[in-house]
Amino acid sequence: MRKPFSRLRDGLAKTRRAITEGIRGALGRGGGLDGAALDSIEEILIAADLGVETALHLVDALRNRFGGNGAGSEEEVREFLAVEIEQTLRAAEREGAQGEPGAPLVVMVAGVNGVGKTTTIGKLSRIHADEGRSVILAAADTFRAAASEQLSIWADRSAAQFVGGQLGGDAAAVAYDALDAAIARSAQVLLVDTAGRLHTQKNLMQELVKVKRVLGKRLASAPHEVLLVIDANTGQNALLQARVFDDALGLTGLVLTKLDGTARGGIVVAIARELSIPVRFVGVGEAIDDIEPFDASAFARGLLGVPAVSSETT
Ligand SMILES: Nc1nc2c(ncn2[C@@H]2O[C@H](COP(=O)(O)OP(=O)(O)O)[C@@H](O)[C@H]2O)c(=O)[nH]1
Ligand SMILES: [Mg+2]
Repeated sequence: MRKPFSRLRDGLAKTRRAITEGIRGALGRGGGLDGAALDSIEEILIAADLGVETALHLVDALRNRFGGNGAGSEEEVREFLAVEIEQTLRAAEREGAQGEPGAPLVVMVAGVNGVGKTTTIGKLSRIHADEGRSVILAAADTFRAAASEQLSIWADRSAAQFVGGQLGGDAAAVAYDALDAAIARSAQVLLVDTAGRLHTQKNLMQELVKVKRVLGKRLASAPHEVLLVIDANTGQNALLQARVFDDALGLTGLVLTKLDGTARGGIVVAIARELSIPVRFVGVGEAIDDIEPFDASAFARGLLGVPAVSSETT
């Protein structure tokens, strides 16, 4: 059995190593947490993609807490930063959507090409199935030939039903038909996969807006969630992606994929701070169970390599 959050901790390994080794180096020059050490910590945080604004804020907070005169051990600095980062992440948190009683929960998934939308839908489908819900996957990515087939494979793996359309066909029509089917079959969850050409291409955004609107025509409260999938390796461009998609679609949450294999997992903190959009899940590999619900405390502590606090029962 997998331990809760151990996958997250594994996924953060590279980012954690970069940050903790950097802090050790900064403090190991003999001056403790002096001005030079603070400068170097700022650089380390920026390199881990927490963003310039966040890095400046954190270093100011460190200076205020420890006085900038050399005080502050490595453990104290790590613990302090973990608590600060957790607060930043918590400030962006929001309740997940519940959907409407007696109707399917409709989740639309967007993002640029290759970030992991289809894979994430497969993983989410499995989570819902494991919790006993009936799921339908909608292949509203009609742009790429392989997209529909790829999603139908994930449907098989996660014991979900599948609704697809014609290659090059109307994505919104697929979404509408899928929601119609979900209502007719009393499915509990509908996950809608979408295309991901460049977000700067206006017609993609128009297509996505139409998908969203058409879902609302079939079920007024739908979609209940609009998730943007972001590749953790994207760097600061992820902020731009999030802004563009949020402006067009009104995002309810983010999924950060490929956290395994990146040393730049700090992008989550930058997005939470600058956009106030909550992270819902993180992807930590290519397999069906390589996903974790996002936990601000576990993430912040995993990032700084401080022991996790045992989670309260909620
Ligand atoms: N290492 C890793 N690979 C991932 C993760 N999520 C997706 N991928 C891979 O990223 C590639 C693109 O994924 P796909 O779901 O097709 O992206 P889409 O174009 O957004 O639908 C595939 O090779 C996936 O296996 C993740 O969390 N970790
Ligand atoms: Mg896809």
